[in-house]
Amino acid sequence: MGEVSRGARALVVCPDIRGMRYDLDAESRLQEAEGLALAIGIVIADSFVLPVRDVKPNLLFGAGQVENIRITCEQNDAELVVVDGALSPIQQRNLEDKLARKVIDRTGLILEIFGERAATAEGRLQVELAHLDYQQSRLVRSWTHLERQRGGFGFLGGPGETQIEADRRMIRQRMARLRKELEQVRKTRGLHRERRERAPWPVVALVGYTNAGKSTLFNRLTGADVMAEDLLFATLDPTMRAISLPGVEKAILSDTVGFISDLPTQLVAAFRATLEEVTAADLICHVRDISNASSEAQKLQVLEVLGELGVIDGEGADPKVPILEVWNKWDLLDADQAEELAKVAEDDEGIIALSALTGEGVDGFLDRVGQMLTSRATVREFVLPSSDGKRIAWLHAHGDVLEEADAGESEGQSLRRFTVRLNPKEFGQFQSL
Ligand SMILES: Nc1nc2c(ncn2[C@@H]2O[C@H](COP(=O)(O)OP(=O)(O)OP(=O)(O)O)[C@@H](O)[C@H]2O)c(=O)[nH]1
Ligand SMILES: [Mg+2]
Repeated sequence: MGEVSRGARALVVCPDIRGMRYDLDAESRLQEAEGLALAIGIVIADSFVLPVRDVKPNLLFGAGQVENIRITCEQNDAELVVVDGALSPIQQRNLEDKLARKVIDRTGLILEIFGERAATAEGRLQVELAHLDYQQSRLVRSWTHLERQRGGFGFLGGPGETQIEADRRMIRQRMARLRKELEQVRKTRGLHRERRERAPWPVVALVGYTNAGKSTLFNRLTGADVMAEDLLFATLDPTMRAISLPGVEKAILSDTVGFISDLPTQLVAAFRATLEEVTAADLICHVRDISNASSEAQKLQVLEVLGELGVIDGEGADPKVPILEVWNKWDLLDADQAEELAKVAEDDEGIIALSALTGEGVDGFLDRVGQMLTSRATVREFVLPSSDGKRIAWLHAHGDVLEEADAGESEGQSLRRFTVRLNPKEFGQFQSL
């Protein structure tokens, strides 16, 4: 890891390949690519979209375009070229040869960011695993890199098959070791989660596209000081804090890693486990930057990932976990936009508009979350021995006790009947007392 150094001057090139289906238009993609580069401290010397009519299998761009990139690099003193797309190992090597500079593609860039941000043991292991997986596919070119790491054997000459084989074996062994370590870490986390599941607090997960404002909202609601910045992938490891809500004494709010279009497959797999926590939530708040021109495309990306996680079954089907859409950055809308969108939001129970930055709308959001967590409550009856102080106290503390009456006697014990409103989660908790 760490192939890109902070402060490196780079050219950001966004290929626009004819006939390719993109989720975002070229300009938005270029903007996002710049955001990714900035997130790792790269200095953008210049950036542009480059239309590609026919993909050259060994170079991606046409020869003339490559020469133009080289000249632009020289003129701008750029030592690195970021290509916002997937490069095959061959394309990457040939481009590096022709440009006489380091070339990094979108996957490589995202891996770098994740490598820098991962803070927990699990996050670091996941990223290293993803990185090795990526490197493994790229051995044609990266043998020198590994050679240098191992130190000193380079003078024996070119890599040759055996060298690549040896490198492959080394990577495979390292990956196997990492997988074992990960399994261990996850086992421990599994225990934690189990413990939390038994804890009588509902979990609310904030999910959404990167930079949508999840951490800003999290900080506002919890008074925590999670890193919230105008940076893509500011958050990598999930964070949790307790909050209180109208009608819900205590809930756990969880901030999660942001999504992005074309997340490298290696990372989707790597972060699946972390995001699986989301599927165990009682409510998902899908935080959207409603002021962003690509907001709709970003929403579809997020829904796609939620689909992959199994939260959403298919179009039209009810999600396994209820989802509340949070239209954030309301303060950035102009009056016309705000008026138009307000109409849509007001008519839809599943949407709430707010500004995490100014706090406008946050109280309404809390009300809605409280409602959603308690809405599916139903009235149930329990008959308990009057000596069962623990469970009786629990019902009074957590449920809405509508009626309490004498219920006769059984085996010398006096019984009481309770008519209580409980939501399914509370009912489950009561059962397991
Ligand atoms: N104007 C405005 N800016 C906001 C609002 N909410 C968040 N921001 C800004 O948007 C940027 C991103 O916010 P974060 O909270 O870090 O976003 P995130 O969703 O946690 O991003 P990742 O962790 O990268 O996925 C920051 O510069 C925030 O100050 C808002 O309601 N209004
Ligand atoms: Mg964040």
